Amino acid sequence: MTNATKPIRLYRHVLSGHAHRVELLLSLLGLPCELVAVDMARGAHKAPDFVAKCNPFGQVPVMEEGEIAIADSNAILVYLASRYDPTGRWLPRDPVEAARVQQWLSVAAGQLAYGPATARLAVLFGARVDLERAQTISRQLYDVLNGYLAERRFLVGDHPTIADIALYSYTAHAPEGGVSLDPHDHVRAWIARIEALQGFVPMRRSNPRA
Ligand SMILES: N[C@@H](CCC(=O)N[C@@H](CS)C(=O)NCC(=O)O)C(=O)O
Repeated sequence: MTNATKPIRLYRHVLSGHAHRVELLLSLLGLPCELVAVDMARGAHKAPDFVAKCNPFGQVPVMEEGEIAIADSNAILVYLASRYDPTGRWLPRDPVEAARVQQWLSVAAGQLAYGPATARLAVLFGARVDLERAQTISRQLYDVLNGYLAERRFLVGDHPTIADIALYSYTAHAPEGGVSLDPHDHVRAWIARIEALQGFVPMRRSNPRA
């Protein structure tokens, strides 16, 4: 791996799956970083200086490396893999494999965000969203994913890519939004494969009833 020349700073919230996917890739790549807690309860993510970090929607995570600031978890995954993985394993350069990775990044920004991530927001944080709809989207997503993973170890090719990292955090924590993974044995086996990777770091578990 190429060593980072400037310190990497990750602005995050400890319960954000979007932020966790970045923290996870940093750890898998062996890149040290400074984790900066963003006080979302006090609206720090909407503060002008935070929005000014190329972060027009005022969201976490944001990554900073010297003069470079990148918002959006999937964009950060692309940056880190392109910059720090010279082998191209995490973000393949082959056009077909690169397209397949992008296909799953779109799922992470689509069904995963509107399904399990939204359900978790409702259950854990009391967000006023349509929980039933989010849980339905989640079940549809995991029915598809379970079938897809029945014949594969990872989402693209035979080794993990940023596609797996983008899908992992909210999937592993889907039960926190009342989405059971019990019927999806291939999804659970895939989660276990990610968690067995050298350098894996977990996201803090939350108990909705605590
Ligand atoms: N597309 C963004 C979504 C990030 C996101 O939704 N972050 C949430 C926390 S998990 C957030 O900042 N919510 C506050 C808001 O949207 O105002 C990404 O992938 O990073």
